[in-house]
Amino acid sequence: MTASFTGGHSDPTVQPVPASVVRQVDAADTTLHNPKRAVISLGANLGNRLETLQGAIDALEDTPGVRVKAVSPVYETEPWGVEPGSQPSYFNAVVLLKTTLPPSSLLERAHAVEEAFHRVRDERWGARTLDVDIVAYADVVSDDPHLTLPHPRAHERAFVLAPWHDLDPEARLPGRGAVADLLDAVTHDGVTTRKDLELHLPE
Ligand code: A4P
Ligand code: MG
Repeated sequence: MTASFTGGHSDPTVQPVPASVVRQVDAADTTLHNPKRAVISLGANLGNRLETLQGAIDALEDTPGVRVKAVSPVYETEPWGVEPGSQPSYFNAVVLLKTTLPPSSLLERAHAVEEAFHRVRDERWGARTLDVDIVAYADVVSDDPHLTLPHPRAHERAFVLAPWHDLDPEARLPGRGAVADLLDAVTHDGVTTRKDLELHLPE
């Protein structure tokens, strides 16, 4: 009896669920299960940097349980933490998400998106096609090295703080204070807005 109730794969009356319905269910998921705000930093200094950043934004939006709510201007930035002149400049941007994924799943997805853009990890702070970092997730504070929240270096990086401030001048970095104040305290050397370039929200 149970088998005839659920149909089963051989039942000719059972039709596959159309893709459009699946998308609606995903959208409903996002709105129904108390979505949290997350701040993501994107960086690229190899390959077609603008295309890669846009591809990463679209891939994040394609994730069930993730909606991209805002996309910052593009910044061109000198590589931080390495010998000057040893790497190409970065394009950096920040995106604001609403997500029903827990932080660990969001990090897994961030790594999958990096891999889709052929990210290679051979040295720390090495040049990369794409870096997807979680800057902040709701008010979560954690010193777990696998996922430190907020991102342990976000508060000292103009290439994270400036685009985040553009999107949300009132933003606060959990445990660190107002993004506007943090931005005032850091050097802006080598961090320039590329007003001629634009990233956009996914269609
Ligand atoms: N991890 C811990 N917390 C987080 C978090 N909040 N978000 C772990 C993302 N990952 C987090 O990262 C190493 C490990 O950090 C991951 O396995 C994850 O579990 P990675 O992406 O593999 O390597 P990485 O990015 O080289 O190391 P790291 O220390 O995360 O580097 P940063 O601090 O992200 O710096 N200069 C400019 N101008 N623009 C940049 O975007 N980025 C970097 C990378 C250096 N210089 C830069 C830029
Ligand atoms: Mg990273």
